[in-house]
Amino acid sequence: MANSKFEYVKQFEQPDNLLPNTWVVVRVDGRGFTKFAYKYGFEKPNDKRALELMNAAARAVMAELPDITIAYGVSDEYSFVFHKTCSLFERRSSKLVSTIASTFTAYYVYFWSTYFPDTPLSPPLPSFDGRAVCYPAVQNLRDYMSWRQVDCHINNLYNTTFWALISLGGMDATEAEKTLKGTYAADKNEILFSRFGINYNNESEMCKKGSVVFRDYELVEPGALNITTEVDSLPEPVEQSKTQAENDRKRRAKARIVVEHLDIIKDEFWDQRPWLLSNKP
Ligand code: DGT
Ligand code: MG
Ligand code: MG
Ligand code: MG
Ligand code: MG
Repeated sequence: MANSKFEYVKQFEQPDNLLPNTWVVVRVDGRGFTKFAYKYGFEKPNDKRALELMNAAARAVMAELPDITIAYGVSDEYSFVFHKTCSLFERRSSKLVSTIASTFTAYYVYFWSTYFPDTPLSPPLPSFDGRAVCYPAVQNLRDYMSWRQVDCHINNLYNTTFWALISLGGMDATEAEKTLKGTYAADKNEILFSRFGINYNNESEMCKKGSVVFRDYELVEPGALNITTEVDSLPEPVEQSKTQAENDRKRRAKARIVVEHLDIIKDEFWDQRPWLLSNKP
């Protein structure tokens, strides 16, 4: 297209490429979901339909974006991890964030009727905000994931006890809040067990641990991977070769995407799936 006198406006666009060679986490979070949950009568403290809908949307996002390595979801949020060698959209933050947030929102709406067949959506429709953060070392990324899962555990234990005091113990919200003020995890476990006969360990794994979404290669290509897990101190290329990246992308696109409710804080999860953090994404 010929230059026009208007074209100078392009100079106002600011670059927003994310730092190279860092793990990019894009987290989306439901806008005003306190109200949204109330409007659609989400069960308290956890609505399985709502959580499974989140998982379905996350799975679809991962299927559309093979560059995503792993995702973790809890409540109305989902974190998507891009491998540090990822070069999608030239790592432009606004492109990555807006694509994830809009794709996630689109699938959330698309799958709504599957999980809530009796309650059609009506405006204001659900939407998700998003942000991107770069983590330079695998340890930072692991700590980020651990942070979200610990948050899930703390909130779920609190909410489970809070709603037990109300729905089974006949308290109002103020009384329940007062009862739980200053209590530790052990106290909440004790309240659940001694007052209501609930063993927190037996609660649903999805509610206690949140949901992890990742590609399960072992079942797709047994023995096909020869992986070295990253050692932070080793020098390595910032970007892979074009063909290598394209082959990896194709392989990822073919893999089975699974949703599990596992401990991602301990080493075991990562040790058993070395491809997640490897140099061969
Ligand atoms: P925001 O994110 O600043 O726009 O505001 P909210 O209202 O989305 O707040 P946020 O994201 O901090 O907290 C999530 C809210 O969603 C929280 O009030 C509980 C609600 N929520 C999420 N999952 C469930 C569920 O399964 N059942 C029920 N009853 N509520 C849920
Ligand atoms: Mg928020
Ligand atoms: Mg929210
Ligand atoms: Mg939230
Ligand atoms: Mg365009």
